[in-house]
Amino acid sequence: MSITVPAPDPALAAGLDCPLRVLDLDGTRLHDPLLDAHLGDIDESALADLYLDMVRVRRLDTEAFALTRQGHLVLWPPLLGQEAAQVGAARSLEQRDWVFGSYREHGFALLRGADMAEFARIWKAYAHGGWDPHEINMAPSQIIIGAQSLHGVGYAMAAKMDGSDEVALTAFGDGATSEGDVNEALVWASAFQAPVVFLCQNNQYAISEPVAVQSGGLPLALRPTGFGIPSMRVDGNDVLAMLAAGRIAVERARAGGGPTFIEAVTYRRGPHTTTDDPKRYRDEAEVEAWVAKDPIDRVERALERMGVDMDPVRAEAKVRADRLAKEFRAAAEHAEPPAAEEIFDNVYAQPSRRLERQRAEHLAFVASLAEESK
Ligand SMILES: Cc1ncc(C[n+]2csc(CCOP(=O)(O)OP(=O)(O)O)c2C)c(N)n1
Ligand SMILES: [Mg+2]
Repeated sequence: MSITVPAPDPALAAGLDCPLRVLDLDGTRLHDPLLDAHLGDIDESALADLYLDMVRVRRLDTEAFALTRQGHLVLWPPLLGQEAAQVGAARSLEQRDWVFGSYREHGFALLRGADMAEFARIWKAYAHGGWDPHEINMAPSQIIIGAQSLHGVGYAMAAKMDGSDEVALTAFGDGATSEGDVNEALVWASAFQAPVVFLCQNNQYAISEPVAVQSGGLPLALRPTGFGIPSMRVDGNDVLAMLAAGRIAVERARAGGGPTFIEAVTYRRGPHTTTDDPKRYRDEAEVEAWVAKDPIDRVERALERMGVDMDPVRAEAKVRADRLAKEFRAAAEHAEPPAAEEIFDNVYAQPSRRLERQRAEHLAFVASLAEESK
């Protein structure tokens, strides 16, 4: 038997030399033949909507960070700097599509419509999953690095078998690409041409580990090409480039064209979580260089260049962000802890005898404590 080895497809990876970008740092609209074809409908008002989304996402993030410092939440993994990567990709999906993300996907959660009270309970350690995944078509936050890529591919394979045209997007970090799970997910997605979008937010660090250590200095967007998966390396701080790349990937998946990998080149400006001190492993100058590439400022400049009067847009953004922050703060401050025995409720769909026994033992133990303190 002879095996035909296909010639390498030059279209398999785009943006390897320089990440794809359509909004320059000063807001100038650049032209990219690949991305432009998917941005025909983006006028001033559509761009302003993306701006409003990003401002709300940032406000949720900064409010939650402050709430953690004030003792109302117990932990927060900030996304400061990654707003465009999440908003652009989230807005390329339909609501019937599914998202499988990590613990840093607050932008996706907000835009998919997660209940903010439930969301606050997660980060107060009062709830395991928080929102109802089936209400917003987004799986609970995943802490096991990369595991959600397998869940996303599994969902996509099932959707294909069911003859549905739903697409699954799985979001993970640069560090996750070193995990077996992500590599296995790439194999399965390629072998079964699953309708899945792999979104790698390369925020330059896996906790304190810089990406170059894990990538050998090569673009992460090269990796999926070894699995036969087309790939795009995109400026992750350019919301329009992210929207266009997302649309390309989603349309390909929906039309039966299989998986696509997007590397969003971005930067985590905050600490890994509120328990991390990034000053121990990186220079302030590096952070400052990325502040100059701020995804929200860039869109403000673009709108100004288009002749939009930004005063009312900024005012509207403030109203919406304030409303969200107030709602989230109230939820975080007033969340009530669950009864301790609720921990047994959601382990399995059906209760088991062993779990029932553990619950009874636990309740007896709690009752004995009350007895002792009398
Ligand atoms: C399987 C597994 N290994 C290790 C960890 C500990 N851990 C938590 S976050 C993290 C770094 C992840 O980095 P990256 O994938 O780049 O995502 P980011 O946090 O930057 O968004 C690690 C190693 C974990 N949660 N799961
Ligand atoms: Mg990372």
